[in-house]
Amino acid sequence: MAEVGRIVAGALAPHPPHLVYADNPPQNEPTAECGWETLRWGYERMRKALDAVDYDVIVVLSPHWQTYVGTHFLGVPHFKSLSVDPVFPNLFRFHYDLDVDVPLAEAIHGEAQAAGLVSKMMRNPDFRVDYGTIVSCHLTRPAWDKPIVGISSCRSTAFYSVEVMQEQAKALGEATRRAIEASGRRALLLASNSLSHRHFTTESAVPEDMSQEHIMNHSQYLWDMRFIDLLRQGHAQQVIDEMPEFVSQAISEADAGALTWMLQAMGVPDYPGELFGYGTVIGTGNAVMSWIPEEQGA
Ligand code: 2X7
Ligand code: FE2
Repeated sequence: MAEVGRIVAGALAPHPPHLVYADNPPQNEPTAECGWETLRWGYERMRKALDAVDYDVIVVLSPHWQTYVGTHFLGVPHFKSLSVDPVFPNLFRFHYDLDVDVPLAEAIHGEAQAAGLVSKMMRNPDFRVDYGTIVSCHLTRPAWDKPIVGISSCRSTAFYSVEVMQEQAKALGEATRRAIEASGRRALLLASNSLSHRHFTTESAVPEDMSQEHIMNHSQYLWDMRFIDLLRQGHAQQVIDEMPEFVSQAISEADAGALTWMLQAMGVPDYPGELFGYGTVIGTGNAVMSWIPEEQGA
């Protein structure tokens, strides 16, 4: 009998391309002197924590793969190309080379459809994978030695409301868990998003000049601290319940559904998430956090 699959860890893994730029990996063309260390050191600590977890696949939902007719899944076994950030081509021109766990993607797609969600497999071999997916995966697992499942963000916030988007994200989370359990895979889930998301509209002469980096405004900071506190106390259900207000007040990138999807897929953890770092990137608030059920006896 096939082994029962599990979500062995989940992470809040924000994707500002600035973090890859400042890390200077060989895949990225531009180079930096330094920058955004609290977040980069946070990712470094999260990588060490995740080293203790055995997983087969990374499942990531990205706000920068935006689909307007339902949720789409990467459905080609291998992608190799250049990803250029449309807003920051000076910081992110990344040569990626990645594998996709297509059978698992198809299984989640099937569960999503069975749950009444509109969803589709993306079979175009020339498709350019979005930078949100790439940055979160790279910073979590720079070796690129695990296949991924890439999930788009259906923009129901734009078409309907934050509430509709969040309800669909919950249903997608449940579908994701069912498919992973049936697949026998041990999966790491990544919610690829910033918290508060109002950002500067101009760039300093030296992008990594940290004397220019700060939160956009105090109310955003208060929202970020509230959500981080709740997550660190194991109040994920309250985070999900307050999500519509957070999204509208802090213009949060959690509007894409990634955080709700991940928390719901993990059964809405009532144990603390571990915070590895918080920092701002062009005024947005970003937290690097993980949830490892086995460590909590969950
Ligand atoms: O996509 C992003 C982001 N979410 C936050 C900050 C900076 C750039 O890009
Ligand atoms: Fe983003």
